[in-house]
Amino acid sequence: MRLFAIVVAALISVVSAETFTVLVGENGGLTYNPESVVAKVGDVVAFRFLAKNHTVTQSTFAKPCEAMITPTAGIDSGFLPVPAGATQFPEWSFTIDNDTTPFWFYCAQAPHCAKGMVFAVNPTAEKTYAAFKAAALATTATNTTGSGSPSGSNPTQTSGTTAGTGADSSPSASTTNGARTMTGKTAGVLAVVGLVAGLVL
Ligand SMILES: *[C@@H]1O[C@H](CO)[C@@H](O)[C@H](O)[C@H]1NC(C)=O
Ligand SMILES: *[C@@H]1O[C@H](CO)[C@@H](O)[C@H](O)[C@H]1NC(C)=O
Ligand SMILES: *[C@@H]1O[C@H](CO)[C@@H](O)[C@H](O)[C@H]1NC(C)=O
Ligand SMILES: [Cu+2]
Repeated sequence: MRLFAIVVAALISVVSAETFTVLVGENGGLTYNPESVVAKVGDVVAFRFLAKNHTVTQSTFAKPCEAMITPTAGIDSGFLPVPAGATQFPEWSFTIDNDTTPFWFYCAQAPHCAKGMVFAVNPTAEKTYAAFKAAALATTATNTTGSGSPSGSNPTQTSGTTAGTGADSSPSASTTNGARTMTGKTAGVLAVVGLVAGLVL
């Protein structure tokens, strides 16, 4: 019993930062639920892919439906397809490492972004989620295929594991907005989170 308490305490300290769980493609929709989160440094944003074949791909406020390439390549879950009737769901997550500036994401599966499948971390009063989504909806749905650029940024990921692709492949961008502040979450810690969740739920 005492050992159990110690283990629990240790696990709680490991996961003391907040973890946001975002459902991707819930009920077959082109949605992230919630659509945005307000996260602080150390928090984890974990995506659970429930259906279809979506991505979580970092973009920019200015170009919601195009993968971020400057100042550094954005992070990208890659396509995580979910077979019909699946009982296990792929997860992918990242940690807010360094600052709480906004981060913008979309689904690279055409034409999902043009239909409004976008997500934001820490939108602001000036750069709102609503404005970001409106810009996504305003993109031409016929021209979304070239925007995802998943090539070269897709890790081999398996169900339940998490890896921020490309997060370590570029030097820290000290330029301009310091946009590169997220890295991939290690599979190990996420596995612990999953274990705890499994025990608690
Ligand atoms: C998921 O979508 C991508 C991009 O359209 C495609 O290349 C891939 O084959 C799809 N995967 C499955 C299992 O449908
Ligand atoms: C179509 O997408 C490509 C690649 O993102 C982009 O360079 C081009 O400007 C887009 N064209 C239009 C008309 O939006
Ligand atoms: C924050 O980012 C800068 C530049 O990328 C880096 O030099 C610094 O080590 C980071 N700080 C932390 C606490 O990760
Ligand atoms: Cu999608």
